Amino acid sequence: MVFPKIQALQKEGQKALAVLIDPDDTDHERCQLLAAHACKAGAHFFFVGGSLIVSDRLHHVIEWIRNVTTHIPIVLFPGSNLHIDSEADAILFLSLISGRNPDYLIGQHVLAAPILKRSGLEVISTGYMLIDSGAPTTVTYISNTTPIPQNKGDIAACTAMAGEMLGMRIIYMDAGSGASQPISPAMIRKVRKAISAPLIVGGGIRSALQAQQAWNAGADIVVVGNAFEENPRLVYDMCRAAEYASNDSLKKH
Ligand code: 1GP
Repeated sequence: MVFPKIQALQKEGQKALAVLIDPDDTDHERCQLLAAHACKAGAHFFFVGGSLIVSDRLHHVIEWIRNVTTHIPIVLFPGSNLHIDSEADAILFLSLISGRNPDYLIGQHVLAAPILKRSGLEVISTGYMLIDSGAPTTVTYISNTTPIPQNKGDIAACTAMAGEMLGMRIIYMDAGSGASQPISPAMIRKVRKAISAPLIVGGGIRSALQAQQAWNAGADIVVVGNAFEENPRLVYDMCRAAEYASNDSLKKH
């Protein structure tokens, strides 16, 4: 089960890395190469998905990863109710709580519910918050929502609190794939203080230093996609940074 693993990591102060693979931005060879490096480096999760999937590779990507490793959980990170595949281990059932578009708050979920029920997938209810990164991203366009401004930490904190109070088990703060700036450590810190649920942070993280800053500010899981597409070997630096951040977090406890 994936959620108990996330909870256990959080409890132990172990910082985790999720490698995001967008089916549209990979192929068989590149996917297996990244999966092999991620496995060797000690990455904790694969997230598979994207706001818009044009190709028919969702299922293939899961198979390609499974051919390389069966140890690292594969978690769907869906952009819509069409992005469901029962071969994954779990799905982040994202409700876009930073936005006010009912379709992404509950509409897609109603359509997905019976399919998920039949699939046997582990469903992890997740409060998904988009944070403004300065430029429009695919996800803000597709979801037709306004992201939370970077300097409005209180809005982010209250939104995360509300999500947790509504029973969401994870909060995911995302600057959007390929964001020019990652979410600031100050904003991550604000949200971290406001909730006790596991916190995922992603979007625009391109270096081990940026990942470490996010972990040190309170992220439990850092998600990286684009940077690994460009340089799969970066996963080794990021995994080392996760270990450093875990050690820092253990010292603080
Ligand atoms: C996007 O959080 C993810 O939803 C990862 O973003 O591709 O910019 O790393 P990047």
